[in-house]
Amino acid sequence: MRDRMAMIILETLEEACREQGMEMLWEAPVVKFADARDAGFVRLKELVGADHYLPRDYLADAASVLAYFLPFRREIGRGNQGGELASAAWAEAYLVTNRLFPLVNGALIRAIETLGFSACQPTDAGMISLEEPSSRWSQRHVAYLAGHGTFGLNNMLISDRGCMGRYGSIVTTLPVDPDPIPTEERCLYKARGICGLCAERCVVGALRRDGFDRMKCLAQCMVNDAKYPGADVCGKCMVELPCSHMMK
Ligand code: B12
Repeated sequence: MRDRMAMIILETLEEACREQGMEMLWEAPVVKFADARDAGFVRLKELVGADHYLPRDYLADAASVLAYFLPFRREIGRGNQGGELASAAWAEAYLVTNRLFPLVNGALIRAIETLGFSACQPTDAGMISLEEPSSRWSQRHVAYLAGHGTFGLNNMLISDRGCMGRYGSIVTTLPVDPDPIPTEERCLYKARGICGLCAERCVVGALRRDGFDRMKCLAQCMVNDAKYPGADVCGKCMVELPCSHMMK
């Protein structure tokens, strides 16, 4: 099931790139499942925000949440290393991936409906506001509950393929055994107190070993947004690091 869904994601991305004359920006996707009734989803109301959605808010008889990771090609990260501002390719990868999420989710939903079950794309999952840089459907925390990986010092979820990429998800009535949540820390700083490169790479000191200032980070992302309209990105804290690319 996971491989089949991963193939559908890859084929959808390849077809979109062919049709739009774009090059593929992603490595092979990773698909994992969470149990939609996992108490962890209720806990997200504490960890993320009191109005964080539960899977059943989207689908009354939700049984599982399919969470997927789209790893970016290494050269996109290499090109974004160094310098104050994000690279044009990094901003483009963000914009293109966000534009293709509905296409990918649509293909997954149709495939699940063909199997006789239903599925939907979580709505109202974007950034709440510039004053409240959080969400009501945190793709990382949902992916964490689906067993994708562990959080780095850089707040990124480190998947089997590393953290350099983007997460998406759909809620389904598909009865699938959930993937186990990894217990071994994948962040070298959290595991062994070494590395911490992400904090050194942060160009505005928003990310430090002793904490994260999300408003300072947001401000730098908006500096890039001014240069690349619609791309509130930076990414210096997730490229060309030991956690950027992994092969678990
Ligand atoms: C709001 C937002 C922002 C804000 C706030 C970032 C933040 N860390 O919350 C700003 C504008 C600053 C931002 C910046 C960036 N973002 Co942003 N952002 C989002 C958005 C829309 C919502 C995030 C959210 O809900 N945060 C809620 C708070 C609570 O999260 P948090 O504080 O990090 O959570 C911590 C605690 O929960 C803590 N924790 C404490 N106790 C416990 C206990 C348990 C059990 C657990 C699980 C966790 C936990 O661990 C978490 C990590 O430290 C998501 C998309 C989505 N809908 O999910 C993308 C998202 C998080 N962003 C992403 C990215 C890539 C970035 C940037 C690199 C910019 C870029 N694209 O170039 C930077 C990196 C900033 C950073 N180092 O944190 C990706 C992350 C992918 C990944 N590999 O993990 C996401 C998931 C988008 C996507 N669809 O892939 N972003």
